[in-house]
Amino acid sequence: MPDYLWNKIFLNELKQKNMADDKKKIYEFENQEWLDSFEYIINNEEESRPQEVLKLLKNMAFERGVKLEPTLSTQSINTIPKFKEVDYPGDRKLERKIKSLIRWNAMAMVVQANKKKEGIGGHISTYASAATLYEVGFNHFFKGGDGDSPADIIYFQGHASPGIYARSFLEGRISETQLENFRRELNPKGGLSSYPHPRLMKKYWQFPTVSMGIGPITAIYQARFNKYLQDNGLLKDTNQKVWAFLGDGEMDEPESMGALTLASREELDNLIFVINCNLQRLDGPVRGNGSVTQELESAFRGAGWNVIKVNLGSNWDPLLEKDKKGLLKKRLTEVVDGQFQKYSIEEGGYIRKEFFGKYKELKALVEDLSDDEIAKLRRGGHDPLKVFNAYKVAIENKGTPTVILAQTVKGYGLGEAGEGRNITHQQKKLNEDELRLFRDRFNIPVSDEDLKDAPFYKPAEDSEEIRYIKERRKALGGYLPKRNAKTPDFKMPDEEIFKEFMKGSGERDVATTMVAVQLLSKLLKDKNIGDLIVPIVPDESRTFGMDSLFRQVGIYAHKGQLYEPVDKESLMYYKEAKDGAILEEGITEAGSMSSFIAAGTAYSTHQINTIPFFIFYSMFGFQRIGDFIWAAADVRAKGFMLGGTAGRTTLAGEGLQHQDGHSHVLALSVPHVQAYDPAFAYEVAVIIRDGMKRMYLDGEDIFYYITIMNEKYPMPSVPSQKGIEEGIINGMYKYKPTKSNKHNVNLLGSGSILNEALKAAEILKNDYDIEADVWSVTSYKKLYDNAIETDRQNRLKDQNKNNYIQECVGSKKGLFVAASDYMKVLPLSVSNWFPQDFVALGTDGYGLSEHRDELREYFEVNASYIVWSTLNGLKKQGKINQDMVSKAKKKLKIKVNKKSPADLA
Ligand SMILES: Cc1ncc(C[n+]2csc(CCOP(=O)(O)OP(=O)(O)O)c2C)c(N)n1
Ligand SMILES: [Mg+2]
Repeated sequence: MPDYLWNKIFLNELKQKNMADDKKKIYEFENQEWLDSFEYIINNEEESRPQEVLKLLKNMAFERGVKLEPTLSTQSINTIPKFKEVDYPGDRKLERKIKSLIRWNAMAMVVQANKKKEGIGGHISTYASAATLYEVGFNHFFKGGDGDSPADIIYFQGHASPGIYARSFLEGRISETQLENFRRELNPKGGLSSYPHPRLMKKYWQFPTVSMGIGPITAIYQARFNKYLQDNGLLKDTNQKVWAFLGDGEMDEPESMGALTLASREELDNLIFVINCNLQRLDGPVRGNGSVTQELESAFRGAGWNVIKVNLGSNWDPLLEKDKKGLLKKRLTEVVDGQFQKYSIEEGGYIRKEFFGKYKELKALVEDLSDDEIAKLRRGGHDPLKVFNAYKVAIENKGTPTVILAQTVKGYGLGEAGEGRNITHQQKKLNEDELRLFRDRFNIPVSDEDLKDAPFYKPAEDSEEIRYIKERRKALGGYLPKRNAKTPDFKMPDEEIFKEFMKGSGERDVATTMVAVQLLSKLLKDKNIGDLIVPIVPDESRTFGMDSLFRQVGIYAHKGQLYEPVDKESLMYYKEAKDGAILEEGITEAGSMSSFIAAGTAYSTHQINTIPFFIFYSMFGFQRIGDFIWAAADVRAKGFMLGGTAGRTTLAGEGLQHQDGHSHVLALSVPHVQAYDPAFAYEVAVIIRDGMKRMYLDGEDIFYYITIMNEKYPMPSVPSQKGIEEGIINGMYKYKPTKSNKHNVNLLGSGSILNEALKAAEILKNDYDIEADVWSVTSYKKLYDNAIETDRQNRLKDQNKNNYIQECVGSKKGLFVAASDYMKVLPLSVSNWFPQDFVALGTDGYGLSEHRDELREYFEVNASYIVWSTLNGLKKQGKINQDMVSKAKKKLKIKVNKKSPADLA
């Protein structure tokens, strides 16, 4: 009979003997009895049994109304117990030597850079704390992609870049000159960018990470997109992992934690977060009065992740083993991070007194340890064995994503210069004494004389260190980071698809949103590219009339459809499918944009030309997720962003929050965005066809922003004049020329406001006998980009070439009245290049809830105001008389004392 059964009998005896008043004793006995019986199960029964029993108890407690403490966090010790660890497979001594050299060179890069140029910046302490986390990965886990299996996808923590460069230096991929020119990218001999920027180092960095929060969420969606590709038969399942190295402070960003449940819901076991919990951010502790690892453990576990805490290094193991009463675990769990940080800078005596001294028996536990040994009790993230075991469990885990919470010390190894100090994040300079300490601590072979220059050190090519590095990387499939900058082959879609839109819609009223969705639907059926199109939408499919695509291509769901949808009988039912094409992301523009980035970079990451079409309310694009769009440009994403129901007066009724009159202004700020505001179906078709050609056939790393509207009107066929398509692409073309434009009057319209310009031209002709050419301006950004570059060339080369605007309108003076559904600054951004006079009409101010006609009157962008502005302009030029203007004012009902729409005070 097992002991615990004997105990049970004994316990009953105790109770029977009426010793109930000796409660403490009985409870102690009872507790032990429960523990013993549970231990018996753990030791003697199947692996699933302990879980089963706990579940039974939990259910019983729940049913009987017993209050349970939330149990999402465990004690502050390592998740993987010592007895479950495997041995370290590498050469620990050699790996430490290599790691030390990388630490040194990473530090030296920053120190040298700041010596040469005061204030050039850089970070030493982030990598100093993360070196082991990276080195264990580089030596044993990160797949390099040469050979059969693809490279792992790795998001390097931005501020750790010096360490990543320093490793590449030892690998022979980065020269000493480049290291010398860290943060000096314009140096003719070559330099290195501060952080991971594929836009700046396109063969090296894959993912931009330094805007905190972008790395974690884009990594999640990247892992999900990999599954999407697999489920859609576009990618083989090769056990390729997505690793994201993140800061504990970085987890404060809402984007960092905002998509955690998506990762577990989608069972992303290809995803591993490694959070470097050095307990500090920029100003000081991340959670001085709490515990960041405990907090993150609860949050991640609550979100369904596999959580592995790596708090303690191996030299804690004997203490934990001796800790029969659990006092050490208790103490480790109760100490707050601010205090832990203090231990990282204090001597052993202080830790003995303050940490272990809290409980008498705990103090006794370290009696045999010297103060020095106590000070050297390591954090788990600095122990290769612990880190190796965590990574091993992570890559073998099935069904859930994994997060590794590794405790480290910020600025590890910097000593007084910044180890664990609050100033450490900003530390960029080390004096000679500090360099000496660093050198001695890590045994760097740099002489005393050279020390002050913080020289780089690289062992000879045939040294055991370099040979080891190379051998390990070779075994794992080559060097990282590495970005594949090649353009995969591409076949354009059937030309007939676009031709159809050139014909116009006849009498039928159509909105450009409908056009875009129709075009998308046809492209999805195309034999060349249909499988590559990825429609992405944040819960707005019905708004944009995309529900017709549900049935056609299905909504992607890894689990298929486990239920009978309520609308199964209808033609456009909500069809979820494992091989569905649509990414219906729910209400998350940040998540959708992350999917856009994953799909838009698959040409590089997987050599698959997926073409994302991300459709969203235009207000929630550049305004809400501007930094993601910036990241998309940095990462060289391709694809189409469609800003739906755009325009401050075109989107009726929706009011201040939805009516977008500035996304095109914001788009001006992102160099690689091709922003268009088309009015007609054929314009949309021409732009999208050209986009496919430029991005996927010609291999340009750009992406498109096209606003589409929900105002319906008959779509004309493409005009017969020559050069219309080039005009659309270049930003403007004469849509309606006149025979005799006596005063050289030109009306410029964009998007659905082009119709107002056309109406205005009619009124001018019929009521005032004034002819006006009407231009469709499809892209002010294109005009602006072209004009500033032409000016620049003219200035530099002392020449006088015309820009595209000048080619279109010549130099003849006249009148140009430009109206759009966006702020006046948009046309004004190019007004300089038009022969004067130039008048801009636009929608400055907030939107408000009204219908189109009233909104256009309110913002002064309707036909009446275009006519009025034209007459007013011509009068100023002396071309028409006051009488005509006065009559017009009455007829057009111009309110002279109208309040400015930009002023709602
Ligand atoms: C969105 C954003 N806000 C602010 C910063 C400035 N910043 C750079 S590093 C840093 C602290 C980072 O702390 P943590 O994430 O803990 O990284 P550690 O260096 O400690 O590993 C801050 C605030 C940034 N890069 N991105
Ligand atoms: Mg930190």
